Amino acid sequence: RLDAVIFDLDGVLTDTAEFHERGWARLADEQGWHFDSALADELRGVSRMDSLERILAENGVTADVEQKREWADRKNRYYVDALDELSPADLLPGALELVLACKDEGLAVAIGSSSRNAPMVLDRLGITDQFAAVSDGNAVERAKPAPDLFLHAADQLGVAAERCVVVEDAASGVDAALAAGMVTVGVGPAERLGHAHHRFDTVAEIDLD
Ligand code: B16
Ligand code: MG
Repeated sequence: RLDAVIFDLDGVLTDTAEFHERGWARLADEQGWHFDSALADELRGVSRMDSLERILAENGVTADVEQKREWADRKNRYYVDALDELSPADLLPGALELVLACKDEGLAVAIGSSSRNAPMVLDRLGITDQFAAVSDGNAVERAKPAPDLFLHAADQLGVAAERCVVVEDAASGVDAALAAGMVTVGVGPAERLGHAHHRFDTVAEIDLD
């Protein structure tokens, strides 16, 4: 018997992945770095700094901490500016319905997102009040694939890890949930999420049973 559902945010409830990709692409363009959609896909669920490190490694660029901070801040400004466009209309089809169905079943619901901007995204989507707990990039030190984010969410809900199910679109997110000892539901292609316990192509197709 499961007691709680922890939802990833970007890529599960809304598709801000596109905004992240545009932010990194603009920074890369300004710096003369290579960046493409395949690399953007690998950055799903990966924290801001870890994402920058991967882009730098891909381009053979080294820099000091201060310079890296400036690049990460600049990408974040582009991302936050893009969030101005976000509204409840940007909830993915079936996403809110699934959250409500879980609550109807008596399951506790929480957010487990790597993003430090999660509170703003939830606010723009108009769904902040739906969740009993929000565990995001501000709450823990170690990002996905470490289990910390999801364990922190379970802790806030007062539910044991093995009684939680995590819904994730990122390979690193499924890794994190498995490391936490939780049941995993992947949303997206088998090539990316083949290691999840259950997998659906889209959130709308998730069958609560
Ligand atoms: P920020 P999730 C993740 O959110 C995104 O998928 C990932 O692309 C992003 O780099 C990360 O959040 C950090 O976001 O720069 O806003 O702190 O999928 O875990 O909800
Ligand atoms: Mg995600």
